[in-house]
Amino acid sequence: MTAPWETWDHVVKIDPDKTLVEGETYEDVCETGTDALMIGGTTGITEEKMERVVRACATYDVPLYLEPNAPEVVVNDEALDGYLIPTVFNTENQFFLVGAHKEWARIEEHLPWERIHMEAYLVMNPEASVATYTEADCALSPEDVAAYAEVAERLFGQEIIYVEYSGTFGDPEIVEAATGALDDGTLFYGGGVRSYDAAATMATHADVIVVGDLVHDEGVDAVSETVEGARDGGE
Ligand code: 1GP
Repeated sequence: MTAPWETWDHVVKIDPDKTLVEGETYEDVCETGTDALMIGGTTGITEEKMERVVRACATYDVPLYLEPNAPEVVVNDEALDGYLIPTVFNTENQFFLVGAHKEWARIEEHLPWERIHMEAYLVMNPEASVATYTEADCALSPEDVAAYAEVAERLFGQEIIYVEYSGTFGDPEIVEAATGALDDGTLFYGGGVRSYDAAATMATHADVIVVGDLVHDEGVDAVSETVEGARDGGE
């Protein structure tokens, strides 16, 4: 069976702690042509903020995934297509590798396992709050990244490997190294994609381009251009 993300080129990540550009709605975001919405952020996230965005997006025809940063902000809503759960491979703090996941299973009696999927994160921008929060070791060579990607797929059975440069445009050589190490795994790239060209460049290596801040800072027209770039670059 084909996993949904195997057909995606582009995802918009909505940070529930941020607002949309004035005059724009979640309907506009859904009409950018993106393949899916991920809802999640690193700081200032609460269950209420998560729920507000899920409800606002619930009626549109774009797959909706929650990407929680902590067990206590997970919302259970039928509008969700599923949960994408990060696990950080390049951290020495086991909470972000498996500890948070254990807590989730401890506090929730019945988890909807059939709708829960993991993402093997490689957090690569040391300036990003996600790097500080997860205590990530971002000083990785292309060889390190390739080895992490290979181990994530082959030993840990990860279907999604996510090279995360949140807030800055990453090194295409790093992304190329990750994709070159994968067999069937789907490579997500996120970070600093703010134009057609940036999306097209990373899409030559990554399977799925994730766009975050742009939707909050510049809005849906700019996002639509990255959708085009992700499609064209991935051909
Ligand atoms: C963040 O990878 C995403 O988790 C996207 O990053 O906000 O820099 O687009 P940007």
